[in-house]
Amino acid sequence: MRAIYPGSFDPLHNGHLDVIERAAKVFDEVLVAVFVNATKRAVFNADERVRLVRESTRHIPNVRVEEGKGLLVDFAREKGVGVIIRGLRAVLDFDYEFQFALMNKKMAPDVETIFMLTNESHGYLSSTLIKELASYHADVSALVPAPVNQALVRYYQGK
Ligand code: COD
Repeated sequence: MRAIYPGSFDPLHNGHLDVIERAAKVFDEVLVAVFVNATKRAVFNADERVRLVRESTRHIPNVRVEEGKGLLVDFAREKGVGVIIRGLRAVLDFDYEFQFALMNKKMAPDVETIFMLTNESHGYLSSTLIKELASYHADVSALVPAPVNQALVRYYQGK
């Protein structure tokens, strides 16, 4: 069975990577889809985010990475994928994820959403906080894959 793991991944961090690694053990193939989330202002453009996710997941043979286009459920169907994976941190994520999953179910009853709980050591990670730390030139190398760390250092250099 194949699954899609959609997100903004601006940028990918170790919490995302942990979900991808665990999902890849459960599903035959995991398609990581990098979407432009219209409600978030991105630091990295879609091509850069796709490149960073690809480089960071090179060690997992059954993971594919693509830019997602349009509605998630349409994209999933177009790719022949019937399962959406979402990660859950604390209660904070729940309201949004609950609404998101129910709306997707309404749009596409044949597509299931499955939640994976964060690994307890990654529960505090968010792309927003990582960008904030990096903007102050803090060392975030323990929180993100190496290619992402390099991209953050480069982006905030001289800013
Ligand atoms: N540990 C585990 N999981 C985590 C962690 C962590 N530390 N941090 C984040 N996650 C999970 C998130 O909960 C989410 O499930 C996933 O990782 C990706 O997170 P983000 O923040 O990179 O991605 P989002 O939430 O911005 O992605 C939203 C989409 C881009 C998927 C969404 O906007 C979308 O589907 N857009 C396409 C248009 C569409 O279909 N819209 C209608 C929706 S009803």
